[in-house]
Amino acid sequence: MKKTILIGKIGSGKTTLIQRVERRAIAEEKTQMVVYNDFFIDTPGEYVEIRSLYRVLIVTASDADVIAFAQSCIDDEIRFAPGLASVFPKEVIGIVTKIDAAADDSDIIRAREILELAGAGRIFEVSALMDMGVNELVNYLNER
Ligand SMILES: Nc1nc2c(ncn2[C@@H]2O[C@H](COP(=O)(O)OP(=O)(O)OP(=O)(O)O)[C@@H](O)[C@H]2O)c(=O)[nH]1
Ligand SMILES: [Mg+2]
Repeated sequence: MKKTILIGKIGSGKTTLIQRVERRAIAEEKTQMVVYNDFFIDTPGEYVEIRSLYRVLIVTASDADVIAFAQSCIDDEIRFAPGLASVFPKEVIGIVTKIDAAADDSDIIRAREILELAGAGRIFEVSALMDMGVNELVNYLNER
């Protein structure tokens, strides 16, 4: 599996998704710094919420094969700069998270639009908590 860096707001579900994919116990755990896992680089949400920390993301992303932007479908706030994907000279994918909690399809459509605005290419829809859509994402990351 190619190394993937997860980027997204505080609480967007990055760490939980990694726990699911890496078959670890699902436990709440605020990410305080960049964490290198087997297949993922986990980043604190602050790194995308605070523009002056973008450069940390850009440097850290050089260790990854794929950049993944995570957007929760139950959060309508946009913290990705428009076209952010273009600063990474690599493939950028989007991950809509927490689809188990969507009130209806419009929640998921809005999250997809936020990811598209940020410049993400292929977009996946997952629930780490309910293990929905995770296999599809993993298969894709294994394919490459
Ligand atoms: N309903 C639902 N909640 C989820 C899901 N994934 C994560 N959460 C919850 O969302 C909260 C934040 O999840 P985290 O995985 O810690 O979020 P994060 O993106 O790593 O946050 P930072 O480390 O602060 O950047 C936790 O309370 C999780 O239980 C999901 O698939 N569905
Ligand atoms: Mg985290």
